[in-house]
Amino acid sequence: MSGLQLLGGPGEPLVSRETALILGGARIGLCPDAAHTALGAWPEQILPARLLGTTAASWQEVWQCPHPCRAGQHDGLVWRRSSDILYGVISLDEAEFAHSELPPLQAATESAYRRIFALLAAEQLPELWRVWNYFAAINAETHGLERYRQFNSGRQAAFIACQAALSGKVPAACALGVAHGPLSIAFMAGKTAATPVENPRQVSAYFYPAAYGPKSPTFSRAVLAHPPGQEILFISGTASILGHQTVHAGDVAAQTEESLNNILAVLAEANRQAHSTPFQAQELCYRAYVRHAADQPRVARVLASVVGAVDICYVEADVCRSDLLVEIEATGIHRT
Ligand code: 3EB
Repeated sequence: MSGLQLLGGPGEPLVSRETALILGGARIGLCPDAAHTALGAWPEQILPARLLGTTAASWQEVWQCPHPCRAGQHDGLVWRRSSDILYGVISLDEAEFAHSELPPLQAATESAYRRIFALLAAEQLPELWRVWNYFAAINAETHGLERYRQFNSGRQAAFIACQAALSGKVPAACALGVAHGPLSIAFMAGKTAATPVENPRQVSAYFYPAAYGPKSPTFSRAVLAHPPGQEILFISGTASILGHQTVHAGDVAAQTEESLNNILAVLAEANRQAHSTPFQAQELCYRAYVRHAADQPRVARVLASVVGAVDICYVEADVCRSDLLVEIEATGIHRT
């Protein structure tokens, strides 16, 4: 009996699958049909961003479970769970927070994370493993603060309010800017705590100095999560950062190499703590976010030379520091 599986690729939506077995997923692309999710379908994070390096208009990713899922919808959240794993998506329109005394993105972010923690408590699956965060204009400054930093303030406030740890046991994550659309947050959670993994080449993001914003980002470099009989490695969005500083500003090939060196370092750390056989770079599923579409071939050349001919999803997106040109994340699943 196989456990949770991550399926994905470019092209047509997976309409013919046994939809009861789909926990949730994501659809990436600028095609018009990605703008809505069919009623009754699984929770699907819509990422309104251009796919790069392919002629396909969209890319679909789904998490498939061995057992039928139970679905729920509450307070703007759409979710499914299968035994001890829950996947959900929340999207919030910042305009709804226009009258908050906080910057609307900060208020929306805090509200979204509070709702996520409330759902996880209610469902008794309190351990947040992995979060995917997307919103518009990530590098724009409003209310005297870059929007990514506003997002960090809202996220941290919700973690504090919900008595979640701010360091150590925090989820893997990514946070990217897309051209338009609401704040969209997808998440996976479970019953058992994930093992956090840090990168010895980088300062932990939750200990970044205040120069990067009044509140630190709340994420781990990776986590190892353990659904029954399996081990999932979630490597967070990884960029060209050494210590806490951006390196190779303006050089996308060098930034890609450095990001991969960081991924390999996180992989080695994860393998020290893994319960299964070692994870190999060549077996992971990758998503690469590229700030300038024209840079995609250069990113692909470097990536292919390190990880081989695996299917990689390239997405046009803005990275959270304006000097970062690329960010790469990866996921792998083993039996234990
Ligand atoms: C970095 O290492 C690059 O704020 O959730 C990567 C992964 C990054 C997650 C987040 C940010 C986040 O700081 C940016």
